[in-house]
Amino acid sequence: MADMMTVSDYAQMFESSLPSFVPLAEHAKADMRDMMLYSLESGGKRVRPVLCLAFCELCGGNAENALAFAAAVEFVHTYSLIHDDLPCMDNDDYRRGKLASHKKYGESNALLAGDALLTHAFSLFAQAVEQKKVSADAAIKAVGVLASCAGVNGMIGGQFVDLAMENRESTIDDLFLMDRYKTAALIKAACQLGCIAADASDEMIEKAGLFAENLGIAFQIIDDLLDDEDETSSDKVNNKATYPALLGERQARQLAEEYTKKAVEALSAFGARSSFLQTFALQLVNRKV
Ligand code: GRG
Repeated sequence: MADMMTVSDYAQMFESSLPSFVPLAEHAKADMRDMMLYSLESGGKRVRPVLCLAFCELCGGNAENALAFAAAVEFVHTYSLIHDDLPCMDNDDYRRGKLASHKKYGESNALLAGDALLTHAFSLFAQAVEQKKVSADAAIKAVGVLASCAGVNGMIGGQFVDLAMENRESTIDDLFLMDRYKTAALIKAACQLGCIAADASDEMIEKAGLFAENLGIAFQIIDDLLDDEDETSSDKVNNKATYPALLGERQARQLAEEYTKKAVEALSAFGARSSFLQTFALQLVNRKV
């Protein structure tokens, strides 16, 4: 029934299942579950889980079976935001209008909350196999994809490139390179994990990756544009190169539209059933938050 689902249906489905994926802290001294939930449930848009669930259904699977994979990606995303806000990184006191994790729990605890999310993300694959949601083969494939998209040749690599670019003149190609890793890689993991949960063919997994690589760049351009409207943005304070800073607002928006178009084109391999994802991609380029 993929065609009947809306973004908020998928997001709601994810939201209701989320607490079940967060572990209890057995020692319960400082409640780590609360710390993890604080950042997991502080108003994220759930873009990655929605993509994961929608790709699962697009490939003929049952979205319920992809919930653990969607949670794993959202855990990694959430850890990255907690660490990104730390004083040694972007030094942001607020995230989504609420106190950043380190402002609420202290810097060392925020570091641990991020570590706990990252570590637990990978135990969710084993859990999904134990609960017979996916096959062991699918889980192994998914672990490989997420680890690679989150690591040296994925998000962490992108963050490293980002830091290396600070206080240097950057070109638009530098931004493309950085964002392919920093932002698009995790979006790619979300899309491909959805396909893997549905036992999709390698060809479909590849096409989902192509969609995500383009959507990810469009997503970051819009993120930069929205950030540009915010005078207190850490990008401004840290004097970072962004698409609007290099191209101007109008051209940056045009570029985001071009990348969205390329993403939508990659969906043609999936036929008419991809209309949900086509619409979602267009909504993301027009988003206001
Ligand atoms: C390991 C110390 C340490 C730091 C790592 C990996 C990392 C820091 C940061 C990741 C890079 C990062 C924050 C990329 C930005 C990607 C991006 C546009 C995030 C915002 O995504 P949304 O809009 O967020 O989906 P919401 O709030 O909706 O969940």
